[in-house]
Amino acid sequence: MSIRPILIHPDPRLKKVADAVDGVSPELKKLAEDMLETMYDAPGIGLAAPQIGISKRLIVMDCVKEEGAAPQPMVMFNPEVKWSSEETNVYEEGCLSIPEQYAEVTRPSEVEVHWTALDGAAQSGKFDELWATCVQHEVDHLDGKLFIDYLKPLKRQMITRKMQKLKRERARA
Ligand code: K2U
Ligand code: ZN
Repeated sequence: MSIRPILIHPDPRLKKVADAVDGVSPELKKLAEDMLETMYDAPGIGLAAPQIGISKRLIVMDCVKEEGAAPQPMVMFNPEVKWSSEETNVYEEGCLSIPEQYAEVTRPSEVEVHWTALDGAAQSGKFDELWATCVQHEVDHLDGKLFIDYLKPLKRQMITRKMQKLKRERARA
């Protein structure tokens, strides 16, 4: 297993529409493992393959927040949101590719998702609460969309400028 570097916005690789996965190969299983390790190390509750520079439709999640509760890692190949509720939720989102920046995003409060699991089986499930927010945030990553794309242009520009400064500082370090 290995922890992979997470791309920081702005980066063209974060804006690409990722390619569908065709079959669950041993390499893809290893990639999913590395993504879970990278996510827990960050720490985060979700991670999409484009965030580590791999343009494939693969996300991992574990939104269990209760201290001491058993982790609930999820691996989803080719996830698709098939249904969304009319009702919406507002959540203060962050992103591992946009560190230390948070903003309120409104999304459907419940979604139904279809995906291919690690064993290659077709799966579907309904998600609400933080899981619903997270899976929509991750599927957006597969379509090159970031949570800041839902913000007003000025706010988005401010955050982008902060990230450009952060990347300049990291490059000098
Ligand atoms: O995709 C990512 O960048 C990981 C995201 C997933 C996420 C963002 C917002 C809301 C739910 C999930 C996070 O950075 S993981 C860290 C985190 C955890 C809870 C709330 C906000 C951010
Ligand atoms: Zn993110």
